[in-house]
Order: sequence, then C-alpha cells, then structure tokens
Amino acid sequence: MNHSTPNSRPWPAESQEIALDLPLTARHLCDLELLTNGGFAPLTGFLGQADYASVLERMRLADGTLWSMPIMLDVSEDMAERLSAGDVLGLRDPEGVLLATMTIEDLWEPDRELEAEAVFGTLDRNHPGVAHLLERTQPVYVGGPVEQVEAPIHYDFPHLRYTPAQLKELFAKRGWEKVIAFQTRNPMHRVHQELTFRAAREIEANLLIHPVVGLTQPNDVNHYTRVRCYEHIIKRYPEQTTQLALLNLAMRMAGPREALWHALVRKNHGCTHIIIGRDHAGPRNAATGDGYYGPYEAQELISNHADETGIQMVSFHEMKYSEGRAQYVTVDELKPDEPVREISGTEVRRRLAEGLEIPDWFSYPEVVAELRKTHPPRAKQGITIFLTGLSGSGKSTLANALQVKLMELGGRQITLLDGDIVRKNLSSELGFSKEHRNLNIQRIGFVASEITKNGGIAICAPIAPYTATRREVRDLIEPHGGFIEIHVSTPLEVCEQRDRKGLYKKARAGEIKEFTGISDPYEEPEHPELTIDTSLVQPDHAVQQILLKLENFGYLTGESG
Ligand code: PPS
Repeated sequence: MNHSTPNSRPWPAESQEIALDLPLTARHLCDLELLTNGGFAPLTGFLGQADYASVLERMRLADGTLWSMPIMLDVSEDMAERLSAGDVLGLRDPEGVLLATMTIEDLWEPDRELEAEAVFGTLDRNHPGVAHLLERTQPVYVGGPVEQVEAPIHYDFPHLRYTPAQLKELFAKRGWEKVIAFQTRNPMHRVHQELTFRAAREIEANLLIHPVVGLTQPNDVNHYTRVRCYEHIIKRYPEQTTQLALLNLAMRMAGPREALWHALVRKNHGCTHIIIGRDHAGPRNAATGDGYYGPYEAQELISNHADETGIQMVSFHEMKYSEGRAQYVTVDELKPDEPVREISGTEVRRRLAEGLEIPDWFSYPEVVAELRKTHPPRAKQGITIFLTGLSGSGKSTLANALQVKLMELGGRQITLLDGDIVRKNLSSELGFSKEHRNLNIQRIGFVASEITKNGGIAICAPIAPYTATRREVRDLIEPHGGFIEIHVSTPLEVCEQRDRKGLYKKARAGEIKEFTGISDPYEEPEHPELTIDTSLVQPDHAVQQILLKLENFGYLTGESG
C-alpha cells in the first residue's frame, strides 16, 4: 500500500484568499478526514442548512439520499459575526497547519434541542452525545464544500491506516468480493473473535476488523492499547482471511442513527456486510444504568434500508462459554440449564485493578498482557491524595506527615503540592477571586494528573473551596490512577483560634478580602473518601487513617509497600 509517511509531508501551501482561520477541534478533525477521503461520501463538505434540516427530519439529504448523521462545523458567535456566505474559511489543525479550506454557503443558528431530539431521541444530558451537543457545541453552524490542502498525518500505527480507496484496492487485489465489517470501540476478547469468525464463515465472506480510533467514550480503553490487542488477535484468524484497519471516526453514540451511519461509512470502505449487535452504539444512562434505545432498533433500521445502502446487516449472535463443551456457543444452541461462564466488562476492570487472574477461556494471554501494561494493579498505580479544608485546618501538617510516612514505606516518588508552595511556584500571579481559585486548582489538578499517570504520588493541600472544581480534578485524575479526597473538616472556630498566620484576624478586620470561611464560601465535600477533624485527632493518628484507607483500596499492597 502506498501510505504517506511523516517524511513525505510537504510544507503547507498557504492560500491568499482565506478570510478567517478556524482551529479545528478533535471532533472536527475526525469529520474532516472522512469528508475529504470519501469515508462520508456522498458528502463533500459540512452540511448546509437545507441538508441539515432534512437529515434531522427524515434521515436524508435534501436531494433524498439516505444519510443519518448531521456532520456539522460549529463556530462561536464572535467568529460568525466576522464571516459571510462566499468567504473562504481556513481549517487548521491544533498546530496551525492548514488542512483544508471551506467555501461558506450557509451560516445559521440551529435549534440544538431540536437536533438532540431528532438525532438522539432525548434531551437527557446524561447521554454523552446530548451533553456534547448542548454543552460543548458552539452556537453557529457554517456549511459548505471543503477542499483538502493536505491529508492529516497519523504518527501512530501508519501501517494500519487506509483510506476508503486504499481498502477497496486491497480487497480487489486479493479478490475479496464479500467483505464483512466489524465495528468496535473496545478491546477484543475470545468471544469477539469467535463471533466475527462465525459471522464471516456463515456468509462465506472475508472479514474487516475496523475499530474506531477517533473519538469514543472517555472511559474506554485508549486506542494505543486496543490496537496492540487487535494486532495480537488478528493472528488468531486463519491466514489471508481477515484484515485490520483503523477508522478515525468520532462516535456520537446515537444508537440506531449511528448504526446506519456506521453501515454507510463501511459501504464507502468497500464492505458488503456489517455485523451489528444488540444496542449498537447505544450508551448507558450513567444515572440509571438503562439504555436509550430498543435493543434491536439499530439492526432493524439497517435491515430496512439494505437495498438502498447496498450493505447488508448481519446480526450478532450472542455467545456464551459452555463449561461442559469447553467452547463458545450461541445462546440458542445452549441446552436448558447448560452451565455457562461469563465475565462482565466491570469484572475485567476489577480483576485488572487487583491484579487477579483473567482466564484463558475469556481472553488470549497476549491480549491480557497488553491490558495489564496500561491497567496495572492498584498497588502499582499512581495516586493523588487531595486534602481540602479551611485555612489553618491542618492540611499542611497532615500533608507533610503523610509525605514522610510514605517515604518511609518507599515504592513511589512523592510530590507535595501544598497550597502555599503552589501559589509561590505555579500561581504567583493569582488572587483569591472564584475565577483565580479555580484556575489555581485546575493547575494543581493538571500537575497531579501527570504525576499520577506516571505512577507517582501527588499530595495536594489547597483550600479548594468549590465542589465543581474538585470534581473536575477528580475526573481528570481517575482515568490514570487513584484519587483520594480527604476533607480536613476542622471547624472554623478552631482554625480561627489557631490563626497561625494571623490571617483570620486581618480578615475579620477587613484587611484581607474574600477570606475563605469569613468573607468567602467553602463548599463542603459531599462524598470524600475520608474526613479528618484535626481538633479531634493527632497528626500521627490521622496519617495512620490515611494509610489504612490507601491499603483498603489496594494501593499499598504488594511490592509497592
Ligand atoms: S485556593 O482557594 O485553594 O486557591 O487557596 P490556596 O491556594 O490553598 O491558598 C490558600 C492560602 O493562601 C493564604 N490566603 C488566603 N486563603 C484564603 N482566602 C484568602 N483570601 C487568602 N489570602 C491569602 C492562606 O495562607 C492559605 O493557606 P493555608 O495553608 O490554607 O492556610
């Protein structure tokens, strides 16, 4: 295959006629790539208003062609005010490289709630697609054809990146006439190998493993790890039957509409069939655990349009591991009461976190080894210990004592991010307004997340008075390791009485403005992992409580202790 390599990249050709430049988001970049390489054919640009309205209303472009997903370019009001129809917009990657130009045909302010109802069938912000649309999408859409200046370069796994044309050429060269696509955003285990192999064998087709590596869900296994797993699993199919290729798609999790879109995209990549499972691309409601779509809605929608799309739906047989037969069988092949074995995704994560066995009947050892590399057991993960509380509550004393005790135990590198240290070294220009305090905590969160990611321990001890910002920090860190929030709940009266720095006195006298607890709020943590009132416990006892908590969560067991 003729893949572009980083070395073959030409310097960008700058165009004179560009009215304004738009730095593209990660979502835009994925969409642009598929718009320009034919993955989204017949689209040749971001949708204009007539196509948009028609896609929402009837899943068709204005000319009647079937297309289920609005592919939109959103811009801020500020930017929209400086643009008009006929202008050329420069579409740039985050480094400023000009990837494409777009000639604007339409600019309008969409009704995003209407779009959410049409595409996702709900206004519930627990739905990730709805949350993105209503909370993180700019208010104005611009539509028009795009013209590629240069193809995006992927430095990761270039040998597995194929344009639709390259895949079609590959299939033609190999004489593959029937090709069945398997879409996934998860690591593949034995059951996935079994079901894809069976599906391909049943219809006598070749198989394309076509995982999404663009944007998936925040808690998904990262694509680097997944691709290494896919590279192992591909060797488990008979030689010359199966191909692995990566798809830089930004998923929306729109269930049936998304499934039909996936089918159209696979058709554009030369596939004749697509495997669709139960509740394809349907997210779970984080609050209730329920799905948003009927389990077979996606399958029905694709089947009903197969003649028009030219791609057939192959339904995914639910398979279970039969203990007695020592093999996977479809649920309809199971005898009544036949014992089966199952491990849920949550259970896999638990076993990885605790370093427990994942049996061979569930996954291949080489796949498990890849997952273990990026999901080490808790005893080997990094941790952030985040102490929050009023000034004078004893955060720094605890943080220092904890640091010493952890150093005595050894095992991980420790960084202390005490409120005063951070204000001196990272945030010296900041004051104590809500905005500045949040910025200060976000900086601490960023540094702590890097430390945690790299297996160290970050002990943070700022006041951090706002719940939402603490939540933000937790969300940033938890995907990389442990996050232990400790509320140092020493009452205000005690803190004020201690007044080690004389600040409370000054605050009462009005010499210091916006002083936490006196003239500024402190929102108490609702669900901290631990609460310590230093007016009731000595520092060494408090540190023991923290260590026991760490041990209880599994962070101190094994060789790390
Ligand atoms: S925040 O809200 O988390 O950004 O605060 P933080 O970075 O932890 O800084 C708190 C320390 O700054 C001193 N100080 C004040 N605290 C609260 N409010 C006001 N207005 C203020 N002005 C100065 C105070 O010494 C805090 O240190 P600690 O260690 O908490 O006593």
